[in-house]
Formats: sequence, structure tokens, C-alpha cells
Amino acid sequence: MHKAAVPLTALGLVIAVWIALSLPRSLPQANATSDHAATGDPGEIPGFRADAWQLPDDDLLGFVEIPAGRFLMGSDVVIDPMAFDIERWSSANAQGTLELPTFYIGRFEVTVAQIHAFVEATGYPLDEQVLSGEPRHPAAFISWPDAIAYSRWLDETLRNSPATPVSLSTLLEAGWRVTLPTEAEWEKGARGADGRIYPWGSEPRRDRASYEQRGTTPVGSHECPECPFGLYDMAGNVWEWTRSPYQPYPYDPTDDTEGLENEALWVMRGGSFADPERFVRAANRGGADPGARRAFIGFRIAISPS
Ligand SMILES: [Ca+2]
Repeated sequence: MHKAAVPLTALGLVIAVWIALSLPRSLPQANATSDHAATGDPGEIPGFRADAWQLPDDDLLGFVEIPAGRFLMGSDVVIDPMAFDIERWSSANAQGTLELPTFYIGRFEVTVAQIHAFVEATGYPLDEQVLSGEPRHPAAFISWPDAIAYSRWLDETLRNSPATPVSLSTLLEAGWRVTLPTEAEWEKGARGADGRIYPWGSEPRRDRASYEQRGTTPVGSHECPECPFGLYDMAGNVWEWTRSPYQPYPYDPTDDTEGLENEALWVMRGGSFADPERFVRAANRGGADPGARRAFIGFRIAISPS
């Protein structure tokens, strides 16, 4: 069953995001150089595999296992005074405990180089705003349908390629799929089980994330040894689409699969280079029109059992 309309408090953040979405579409990229061919092959990038769709060069092609178990979702304004009302779990409880099965999520945001591999394989129409980005930066100007299209292509590609690691093939053959994370999966990946405010702890840290900056940075630029699962840029750099429609809490997994044709906004998480620290907290929830293509919106992928 669907809940009632998004409450007024939620609309406040939605309006804030709408204002953000009305910013100029072409913000500059940090560290940009002019020697990159706009639509050419990105070639070899250290730490990534040109022979494997520019995915990260490790045993699971950049997918990180998030073990099954409970985590604390949402925010208590007594613990985190910067929390928005929409992060409150219910009138009775500020936070909720949610049990998730094992899933996998990308160590990094999806890069421009990975999008090139997708476009070259499929001819999917993406314009120069996406393709002219630096290869190791997060892909931006990505709409929700664009992110879904990439996920579906990678799902099919990994299923059918002999280059896919056996551990990933086994998951896919068992019915798992490459997709966007739900907002619950995303939040657990960002903050772990202990309810921390930022991926690294309770205080904002400029050495751990890219926020209040003029443009994106290459994925993985900010080491985060304190982060629970070793994921990079879960705070800042680009907002990340999820496969969850924007609904008031308490979070209900059935909202992610039922009645989606009626949804107007999709959840994105993590804040961006353009946002203040309040927006890059792990529990913050952004909502955007699925067709929005903006300089500060990208995504990361997951492999989910459901
Ligand atoms: Ca991010």
C-alpha cells in the first residue's frame, strides 16, 4: 500500500533540491584538462581495466560485499542536530532498525570512462556534457533512466562474458542482478550498522569527502580508512541515484517495487561537491525528477539479490 502524500516537511527538502536543480547546467570540473578527446576511448586508467569495461581492477571488478545484518536507518535530531525531518523514522521512533540480506555495491561512483564503454557498446544516446568529462571523474548529467540503462547493459554484459569473475557469474546465475542500490542498501553501505552520521564518524571532515567545492574530483580521491566497507565518495562528489521512489519513512521495501508508475520523484543520496556538510550526511535524502540531468547527479551500481 502507498502512503499518503509527502509531508510538508519533506516538501521543504524537495523544494531545496528543486532550487539546486535550477542551478546552471555546466559547472566546471576540478582538475579538468583539455587533452582528453571528448568522445574517444579513455584508454588505460591506473586501477581500472580497459579490457573489462573500465571497471575497477580487483577480484570482483569493484563490487564490495556488504554482509547480511541489521543497521540503524534514519536520524535522531537529538544525536544529529543537522538532521532533516524527513530522516525521522516515525512519530514514535527517530530511527529504525532494518535487516538487509547480503548485497554488493560499487567501491566507486560510475566513471566517465565506464559510461564511454557503455555508449560504445550500445550506441545509447548521451550528449557531450556526459562524454566530455574526465575519464576518472564520476559520470554526471546522468538521468535516472540513463543510470538504469547502464545497469541493465552491465547486467547483461557480465552474464554473457567469459571475462566475468566466477564469483560474480555465480551470483548472477543464482538470480541476483546488477541494478541501482535501494536507498536502504545505499545508507547501510555508507554508514554501516552503528548509526554514524558521516561514513567516517560523527564530525564533518574535508579530507574524507568532496563537498563545498567547484567541481567533481576523480573517484577515490579521498581515502577513508574509517569508512565501514571501504567505499569512496559516499559523501559528496556527485549525488547518487537509487532505485527507491521518494516516500516518507518508515522505509518500506515494497515501495521500491510496487506502484512505481505513479511516482514523481526518485531518491538520490550522498550530496555533491556543490553542497554544504549538512547535505553529505549518510542519512540525508534527496529527491529529484527522474529526467533531471545535472552536473552534480551521478550514480553507483549494486548487485542485489532482489
Ligand atoms: Ca557520491
